[in-house]
Amino acid sequence: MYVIATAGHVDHGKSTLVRALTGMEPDRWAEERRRGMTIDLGYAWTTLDNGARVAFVDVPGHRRFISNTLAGVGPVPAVLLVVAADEGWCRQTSEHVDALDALGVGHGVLAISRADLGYPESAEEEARDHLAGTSLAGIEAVPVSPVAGTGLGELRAALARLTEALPPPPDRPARLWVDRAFSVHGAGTVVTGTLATGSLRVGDELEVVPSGGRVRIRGIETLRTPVGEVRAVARVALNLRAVRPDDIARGSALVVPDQWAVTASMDVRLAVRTERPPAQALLHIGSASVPVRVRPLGADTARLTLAGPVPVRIGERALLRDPGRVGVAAGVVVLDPFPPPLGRRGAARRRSEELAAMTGAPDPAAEVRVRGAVRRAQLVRAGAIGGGDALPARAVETGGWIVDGEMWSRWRDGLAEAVDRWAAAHPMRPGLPPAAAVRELGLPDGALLDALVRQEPGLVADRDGVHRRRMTVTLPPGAQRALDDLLGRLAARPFAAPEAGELAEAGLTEGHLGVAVKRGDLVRLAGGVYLRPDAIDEAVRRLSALPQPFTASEARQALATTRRVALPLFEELDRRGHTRRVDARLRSVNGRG
Ligand SMILES: Nc1nc2c(ncn2[C@@H]2O[C@H](COP(=O)(O)OP(=O)(O)OP(=O)(O)O)[C@@H](O)[C@H]2O)c(=O)[nH]1
Ligand SMILES: [Mg+2]
Repeated sequence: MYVIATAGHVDHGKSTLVRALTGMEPDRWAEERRRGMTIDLGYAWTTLDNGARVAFVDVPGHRRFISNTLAGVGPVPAVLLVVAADEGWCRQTSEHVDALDALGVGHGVLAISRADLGYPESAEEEARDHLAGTSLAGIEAVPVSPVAGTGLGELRAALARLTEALPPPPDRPARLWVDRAFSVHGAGTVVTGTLATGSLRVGDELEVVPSGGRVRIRGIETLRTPVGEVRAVARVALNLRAVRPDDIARGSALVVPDQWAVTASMDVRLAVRTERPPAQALLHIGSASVPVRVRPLGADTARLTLAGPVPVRIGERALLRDPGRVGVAAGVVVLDPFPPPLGRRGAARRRSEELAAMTGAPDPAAEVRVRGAVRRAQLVRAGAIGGGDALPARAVETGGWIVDGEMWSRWRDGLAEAVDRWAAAHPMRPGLPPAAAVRELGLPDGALLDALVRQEPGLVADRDGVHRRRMTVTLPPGAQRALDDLLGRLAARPFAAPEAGELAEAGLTEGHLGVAVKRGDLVRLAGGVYLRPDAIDEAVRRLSALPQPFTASEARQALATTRRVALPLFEELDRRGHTRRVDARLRSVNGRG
């Protein structure tokens, strides 16, 4: 199927032509027929002599309904441009052609309508002059008068040639731009629209933009015929589950999930038609029109911030309009549907330099280079990389991320440096905390830290953080001396554990003692009792020499220690399975007595 939109000044005969070509009534509303004027979009279809089925989207010419006009033209790849022979090229003719040009519509037929009334040759010549330099320059022109019954055969032949010259739609996943949504008694919600790319099948799940959520296709009709599958380009009606018409009104889109950049912010190139685009504008894309804030970035590029999300891909065309005017303010080409925030000083200038180099053509290597690191899924959504495309040279792919080779080695070097710097500054806690590493390197995802560490044979990440494989925990010199003293005293009297006050006086803090325990210089028993690790074996040896079982006071004597040390030590020995309680008074060494 081929879908063709009409365009042209009010009253130039668009609907009359569609009626004559299809035998169907494009003006669906009583008010339209009463006023002899199209207000909303109309739909009609026919089969041409070459067998091509053509669906028309008939648009209003009156400037008051420009939003409807653009919603009709937006998703359609070809146009039937109508200029009345008696009035010639008019204001809305220009405005519509500006819009088509901005959208890059390059295929169409020029109908010089009402040929019975005026001077078709001069109207045609005038139109050709106006079209020169636009995307529609040189299209075939046919004088026609449905009223006099002349030229319709020639017009049908020209349309047949148009269908043969039309390239296939871009190879992209399905996106249906919705232009109507209503409830049908007993069937639920039905939406109609132009399927501009991809194909749809009954049972498919689709993402609804902008309202969010997923819907499943219950049934498909195309030109009032039920089908199981439909391919772009086509007019389709979908019967949907689980969505209300209000949530999927004109301007909504249905897209294959995870395959489109659904975004409310984008950087674009502007083909400016007015002096400068307004700061507040309407973005027309597909059947949608969305309020946007325009922030110029450089000579011909800008950041658009949309009132709601739209599904786009890199290279997509759209147009900006001043809400107070009919004419096109600027045509836009999407350069980046996932633009970086412009928070830091100088970010806007740097960004405009980056944008100047972008073409709107998908280029995975450039995407990765400019972004440094990007999720593969995001490149797929932006249309910058196909599922099977090779990675750019030297890029590293890990955990769903693609990282530029240069950035990766910068991160690796930066990590090694940060680890060493941290270890030098925190000799007692030499492991760099992961959160600090992520912050310091500016990693967009903590999972990338694990990947970086895995790549560095000399580094490990564990409970202590990221550190060199052989981690040396060092104490400040004063604390080390105090610890050495203490260890010396404990070597002579293993169970004479120092009191808290003594430790403090010696300058040994909890932190220092923690390091000593971690290094294995000391063991810590309940109640802040510190002993040398070999004191445990010494205790077992001495208690084994006692007659079994023994009392607590016999044990204290054997160890030459006090209750303060003995009680936690007994608990520790029990815990380690060296001793056990016999009754409330007695203990014995396991394996003895
Ligand atoms: N004499 C003559 N009148 C025509 C011809 N085609 C259309 N008309 C008349 O022109 C008027 C406008 O025709 P429409 O087809 O409604 O024009 P339109 O372009 O669809 O108008 P809008 O949708 O409102 O922009 C009607 O009164 C038609 O009868 C023609 O070939 N010859
Ligand atoms: Mg009309």
